[in-house]
Amino acid sequence: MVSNDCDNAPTGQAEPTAVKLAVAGSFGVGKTTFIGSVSEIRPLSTEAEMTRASIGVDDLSATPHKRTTTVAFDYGRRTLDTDTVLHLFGVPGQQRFEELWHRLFRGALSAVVLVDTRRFDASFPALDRVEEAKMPFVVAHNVWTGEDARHSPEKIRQHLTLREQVPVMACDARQRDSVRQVLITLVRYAGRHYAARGRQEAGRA
Ligand SMILES: Nc1nc2c(ncn2[C@@H]2O[C@H](COP(=O)(O)OP(=O)(O)OP(=O)(O)O)[C@@H](O)[C@H]2O)c(=O)[nH]1
Ligand SMILES: [Mg+2]
Repeated sequence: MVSNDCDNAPTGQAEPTAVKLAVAGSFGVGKTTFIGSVSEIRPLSTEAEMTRASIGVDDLSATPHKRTTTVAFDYGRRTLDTDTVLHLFGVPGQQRFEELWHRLFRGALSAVVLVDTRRFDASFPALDRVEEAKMPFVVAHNVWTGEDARHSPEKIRQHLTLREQVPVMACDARQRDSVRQVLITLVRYAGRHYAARGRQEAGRA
């Protein structure tokens, strides 16, 4: 059972269960920030300076001060509860790296899709790829501006045409506690998802 406390390092003799999770979302939505906020180790990041070549290609309208972008992946680790260690893999946001997403999704139990409510359309490629990977996922929408308060989870669900059971929640990727709540929701949701699937399969056997 997952508790609300993620700060307990493993203490028992048994090896903790390792769980791979993917952090997806459009360019500049906060994936690297999300992993950096919660990782208990110094996150591995593959940031590169953005050059003039990105002008007109990458949409910087929502993040005009952004200077770097992820060119391979982010990796961070977080101990959740006493017996579960989350390995977080953040995908690169630029569309030209999409091929890498399939590799990063391989073996992932579930995913967080970060969504910027100022740019809903930009979220569809990430949502499509995660759905294709047949992973349970949660949607975490940013709280960058007061404007975001206008978007109820129900409105976000409608905008993104999400199924009713997909959890939708607000997240400030800079805040460890906020990110931690998203991860707890994700692991619980994934647990329910796989348990229901297991019961269905057992019923068919
Ligand atoms: N206000 C606010 N700023 C955020 C939030 N998340 C990220 N930022 C800022 O947005 C900028 C972009 O964040 P990144 O974490 O680099 O975004 P990314 O999704 O990893 O970007 P790519 O890898 O280039 O796709 C940074 O300057 C962050 O500080 C948030 O929840 N609130
Ligand atoms: Mg990044």
